[in-house]
Amino acid sequence: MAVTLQSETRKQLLEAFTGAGDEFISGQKISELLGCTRTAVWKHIEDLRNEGYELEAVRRKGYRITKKPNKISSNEIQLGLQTKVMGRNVQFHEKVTSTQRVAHTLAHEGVKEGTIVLAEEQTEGRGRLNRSWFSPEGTGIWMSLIVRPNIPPQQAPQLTLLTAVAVAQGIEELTHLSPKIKWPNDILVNGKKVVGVLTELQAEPECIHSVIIGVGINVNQQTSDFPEGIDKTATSLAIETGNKLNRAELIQHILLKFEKLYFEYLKHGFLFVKLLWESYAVSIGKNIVVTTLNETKKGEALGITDEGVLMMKDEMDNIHYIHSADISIM
Ligand code: BT5
Repeated sequence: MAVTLQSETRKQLLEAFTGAGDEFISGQKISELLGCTRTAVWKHIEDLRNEGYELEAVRRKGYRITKKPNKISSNEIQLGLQTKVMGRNVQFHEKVTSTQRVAHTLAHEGVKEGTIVLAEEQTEGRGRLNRSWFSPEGTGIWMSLIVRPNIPPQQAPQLTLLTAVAVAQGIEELTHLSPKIKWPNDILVNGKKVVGVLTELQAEPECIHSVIIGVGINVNQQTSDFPEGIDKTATSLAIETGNKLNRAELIQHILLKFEKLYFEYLKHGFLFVKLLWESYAVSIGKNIVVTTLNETKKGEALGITDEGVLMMKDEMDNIHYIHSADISIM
């Protein structure tokens, strides 16, 4: 109970500071707002400082926040979040094996649509086909989003493409980089991977219970942070822009983009997502190598079907429909 009260007070205080912008708020006003003594206000301010907030205190004026910590805690996500559903429920962890794993359990327990699981660090972050996803502490966005769309399970891969568009739009809005999407789930900046998307289902043959969309974004890593094996192929937004980014702000932008696209998609279908996706696609019209579990094929990437399946034309002019694979561009 004490913990709930404490975090509610913290939220009120942060909301007041956010609402005030650059203006000072007097200690008197804060104590009225929170219904506590001036000594308790001072204690709350100290707690904020300990969490990494920088506050300026001026006699007879009061306090204002001059710098927020680069944290992705629940409060940081919720303050200023403009969505109705996505990210309205945040489960934040300092360290987990994989946010996907936590989200699967929550989805199974029936949490609200739009719930997100976030972690500062994953010890067993995963990609497709049980490949591992490098998720060091404090520098990236490791997030799993739970949705419950009323669509047939075969259409779920469309959500991977929709998510990639939402993430690309969010990055574009905040950084002025030009992210590109490599089918099906990579976002590249200047040819290197900055984002991976992993879509997993809890479903029966005819019906989806939940879709768990995992998004991994390299945000503030430096080149030397990447381990051997991905150091030549991976990059981060900080490397590409030359600036550190506020991860909570990026998450808010992505959730808003996702929410808009997702509800449009449920109403009107995949076509408009397909057009948007194509505008970011890096492989269309290029010669590619497609690697599936059993074989490797070469050909020209023609585009995606209305269902999100990749079409490739081989040297004999045969068209192949690729549902799941890795591709590389020649
Ligand atoms: C992906 O798989 O790209 C999907 C990654 C999804 C990660 C998120 S983080 C939150 C959520 N929780 C999880 O446990 N997972 C999701 P795939 O296309 O299979 O790519 C995996 C390959 O990308 C690896 O085999 C490496 O070569 C490379 N890789 C690993 N970590 C990377 C990183 N941080 N940045 C760039 N490339 C990486």
